[in-house]
Amino acid sequence: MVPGVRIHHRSRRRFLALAGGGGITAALACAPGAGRARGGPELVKALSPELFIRHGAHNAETRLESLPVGRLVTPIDRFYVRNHGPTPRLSPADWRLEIHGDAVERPVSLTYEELVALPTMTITRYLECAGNGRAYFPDLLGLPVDGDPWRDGAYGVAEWTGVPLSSLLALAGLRDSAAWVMPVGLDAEGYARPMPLAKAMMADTILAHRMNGEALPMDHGFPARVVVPGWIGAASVKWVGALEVTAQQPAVAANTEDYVMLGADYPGPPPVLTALVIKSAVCLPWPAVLPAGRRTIHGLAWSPFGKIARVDVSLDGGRTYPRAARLVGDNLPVAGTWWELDVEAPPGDLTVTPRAVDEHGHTQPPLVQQRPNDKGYLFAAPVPHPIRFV
Ligand SMILES: Nc1nc2c(c(=O)[nH]1)N[C@H]1C(S)=C(S)[C@@H](COP(=O)(O)O)O[C@H]1N2
Ligand SMILES: [Mo]
Repeated sequence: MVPGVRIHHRSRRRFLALAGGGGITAALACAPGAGRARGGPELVKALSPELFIRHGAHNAETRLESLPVGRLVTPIDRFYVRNHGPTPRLSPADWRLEIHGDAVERPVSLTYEELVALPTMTITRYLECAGNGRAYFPDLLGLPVDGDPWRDGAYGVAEWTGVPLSSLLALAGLRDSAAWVMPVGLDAEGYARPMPLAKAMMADTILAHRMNGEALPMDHGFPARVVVPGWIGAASVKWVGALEVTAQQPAVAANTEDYVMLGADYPGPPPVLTALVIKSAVCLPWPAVLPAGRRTIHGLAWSPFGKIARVDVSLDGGRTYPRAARLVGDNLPVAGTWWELDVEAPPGDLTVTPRAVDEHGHTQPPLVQQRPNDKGYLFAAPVPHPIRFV
């Protein structure tokens, strides 16, 4: 069995529960209107300042210090939101999934009931925005970059339940020419981003319609979103209305202007971003203030390639990493783990710098090796988290 993956077969009871009651009604209860009073007009869920740092009207990063220590799955009420525009309020009654394009045998159109009746699988996987850590380009390297100054909170782990993309594509039948699959969003922007067929066919690339056991929340892509594990969040298109299967790679904003590496370090054709990078974070406010004495520092670490093997910690700003943190709770591939470290801290300033290593030996590059790019994507270096002990 692959850790973090459960396969389900069609359960009539669950399908009826979804179609008849719980799932859809619960999701609709927070449809037009209901969410607006709490979350403002752009987003549906409440974004209390204790749980989130807002970046503009429709983006919010999780305050990692608000997460329950040791519980890897991020509660929905604190899962980060990254939208290119307002959350669309879609009704499952009108929704269709169109599977079409020049490389399918026969176009297919599915209703919501038809989608949720298909056999599902549940995967525990993280999503992270390509711009997570962008604030550290100016903060740690003095480099100005374009975009919202996320620290570490554009990261979240969920239990996603849905239908493998490979099963959906099989319904339409692939022609020999099929090479690209582009999920297309139904938001006003029509946000879309293609992936190579090989990534779409991977066992854990799914069209999710449930998150942490609930119908997918509006802000996270209701009725259905793609989850493309290990890849930048921008690949995991929300509010999916179509899967376009083509022989040629479609050119859209998300693979030409955004989510490509631009800047002096990338003189040729801009590399299109795919996989994320291994990261770690201290789950404390920035900067943190703690009582002096013996304290346990908690954090998270995650890798797009597998499980975390080790988290080493520096207390001298990243020169030496003499301390190994204890890993706490679930440690799941392409999801992450909690870690903790005891420190004996006198009054004064200290930085705690974690550095993750995964089961395949990937690790975080030293700050001096961090390559810059104009849009501040894929910050990878260990981050010295400032703590004042009083
Ligand atoms: N349709 C659509 N899908 C989208 C986006 C969007 O704006 N529209 N944002 C993308 C980006 S950049 C990220 S990081 C993730 C964020 O997913 P979340 O809001 O569920 O955390 O969704 C991706 N999918
Ligand atoms: Mo993103």
